Amino acid sequence: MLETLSSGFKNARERLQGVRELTEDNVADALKDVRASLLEADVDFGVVKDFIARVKGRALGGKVETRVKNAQGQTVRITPGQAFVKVCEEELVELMGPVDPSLSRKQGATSVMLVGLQGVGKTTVAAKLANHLKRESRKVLLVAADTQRPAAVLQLQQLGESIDVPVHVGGPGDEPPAICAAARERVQNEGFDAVVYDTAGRLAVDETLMEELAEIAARTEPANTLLVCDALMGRDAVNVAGAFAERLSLDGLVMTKLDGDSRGGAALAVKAVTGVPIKFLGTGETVDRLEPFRPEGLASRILGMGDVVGLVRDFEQVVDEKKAEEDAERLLQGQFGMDDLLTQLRTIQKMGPLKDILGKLPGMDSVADQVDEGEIKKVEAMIQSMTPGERKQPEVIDKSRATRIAKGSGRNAKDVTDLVGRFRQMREMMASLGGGGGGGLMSRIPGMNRLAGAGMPAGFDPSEMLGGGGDRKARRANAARARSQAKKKRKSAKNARRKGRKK
Ligand SMILES: Nc1nc2c(ncn2[C@@H]2O[C@H](COP(=O)(O)OP(=O)(O)OP(=O)(O)O)[C@@H](O)[C@H]2O)c(=O)[nH]1
Ligand SMILES: [Mg+2]
Repeated sequence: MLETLSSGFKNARERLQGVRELTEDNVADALKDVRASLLEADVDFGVVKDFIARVKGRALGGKVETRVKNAQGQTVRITPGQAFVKVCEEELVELMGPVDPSLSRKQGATSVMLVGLQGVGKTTVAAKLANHLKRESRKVLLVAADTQRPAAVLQLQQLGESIDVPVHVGGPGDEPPAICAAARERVQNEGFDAVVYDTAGRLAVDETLMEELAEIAARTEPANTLLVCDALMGRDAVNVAGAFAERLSLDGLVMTKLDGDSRGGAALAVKAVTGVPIKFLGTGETVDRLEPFRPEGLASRILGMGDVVGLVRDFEQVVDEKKAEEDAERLLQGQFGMDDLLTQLRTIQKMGPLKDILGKLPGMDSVADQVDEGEIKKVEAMIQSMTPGERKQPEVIDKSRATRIAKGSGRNAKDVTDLVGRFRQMREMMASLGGGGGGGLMSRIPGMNRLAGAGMPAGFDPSEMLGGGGDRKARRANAARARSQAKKKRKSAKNARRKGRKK
């Protein structure tokens, strides 16, 4: 997702690494990379030109802040390269924002009418929004107002069933405006407080489509009219948004299929060109893949700094905080069983595909492409084949037990002993990290302290999270250093235990 955009900023950042000041020359070089990737990602030409000019003006304007306050309120110096990234970040946010992703209410109900061309994801978004509203304990009605495509009604009914939301359908021969008007009455009579109208799409913006939509809008008076565009439309999204905005009063845009397209440049330009803000992003086919749009989050993802705020929000949705703290406490005391591991794995899975989660972590986007979702399933199956006693104390798993577990989970015995080995290593490491008193685990992970503050500190350099400069070599060296330190720690923990036994 958005790889094309990210690559330009990444190159720019690497170019500026180590420079002592921002000059005409090095800024021009860096901006060349940025410009090329913006254009390749299908960002509108005029928007690119403006953006580059603004960043250039600020980067060379002599006003670049090289002293910024970090999350702890201390003033720290940042490098010219970091200052450049900070200017880019602020300008990206400016370009896409400000955004209010909340949906308005009218006459007591949150009503949403979805419009857009064929196949962009309207029906999917209708279900996603209904699901989103339902999670906020709202009583939602979905309305099938697409009589164009024979299977459209059935599609919405199936989606509605999967999220347990009723779907209003018209009788034979009913026209979409009449169906929607009847649904509006039903909302009032039956005490619904949210309604989502799913309308038909056409291959191109045509007069019949526009008239039908205008009539539906007139008869339902939706509090929110949202245009759905997909990332694959590229620059066309901007033209389409313009055409719809001429006939309907659009409150916002939903950009779908950001997971399927590496360019996604329309997400950057559409607000600047049409004035219509993006309100939601669709990042997958399933009903839970909807994100309220935050320009800051997208900007940091584009700049390769991840989206920690978004990640925390995903996390909060699926995690019981008090339990998580208790778990962490036990984990750090080394009292951690296979059941806990299973719980953790399931929590992670609830947050969505592993690839997406890693993509939101600073500097992890390249790792995200390599993860094997199947691996989690295998581990789950093996843990499930263990007895409660084995889960609590995996040490008891000997060869014959491993063989039994392997049989039960369709793996081989070595997979099981490997898992147990890795698990014990992890537990030991956690115990040695947590045992030292003061601060605990989190404060010892480089950069975590700073992330714990209010959002990302200004001038935050994601490569610091990995312990060093942006280049791969340095990162590898750092990783090796970290591994050897961890090994030392494990060794000293082992020695300490041995001493303890001797006593
Ligand atoms: N990868 C991905 N696929 C999506 C997303 N949103 C929708 N889709 C897929 O896109 C296809 C079309 O989605 P629909 O919701 O039927 O689109 P529509 O706009 O209602 O289509 P019409 O009613 O025919 O105009 C389906 O296969 C969806 O699963 C998304 O965010 N990511
Ligand atoms: Mg549809």
